[in-house]
Amino acid sequence: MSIEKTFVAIKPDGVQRGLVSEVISRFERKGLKLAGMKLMKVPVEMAENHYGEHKGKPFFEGLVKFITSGPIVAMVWEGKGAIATCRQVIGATNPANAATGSIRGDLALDIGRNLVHGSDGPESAAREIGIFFKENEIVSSWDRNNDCWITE
Ligand code: IDP
Ligand code: MG
Repeated sequence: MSIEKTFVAIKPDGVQRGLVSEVISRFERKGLKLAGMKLMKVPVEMAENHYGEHKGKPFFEGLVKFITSGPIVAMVWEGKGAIATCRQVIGATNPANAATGSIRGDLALDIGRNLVHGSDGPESAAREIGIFFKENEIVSSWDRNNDCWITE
């Protein structure tokens, strides 16, 4: 499995509920490496672009309104198989179906307030990182002194 980067965002509900540190710690403790992070308000056009695949669906307008309603924490996480691993740490889209132990399974109730976004594949990861981060805002593969205790 190769080293990947993935885009993760703590949505406005996570920031409003004071769950920023709780969410970040779950990715840190898993062994993933932080490669980018910023608090930001998402402009409407950026939200529509980010969620472009859902345009035309009944929840699209509400989703854009929600994601632009307050600050988010945009992040890039790096690691072996990071894309699928972050999706596992986050849990199923509907918190009602999300496994206990996942962020959505432990901390959320409603599909429209599911706390965290994570890219669903290599193409979307590259696309979404490009939407939210400039190249010079990403710190790739920095040396971490416990790397040898996390990957062989
Ligand atoms: P994902 O976030 O797990 O990748 P997607 O299917 O890509 O899930 O949907 C994007 C986001 O749109 C979800 O995280 C959720 O916030 C919202 N969403 C998806 N389906 C519904 C729905 O049926 N009602 C309300 N919101 C939804
Ligand atoms: Mg998705």
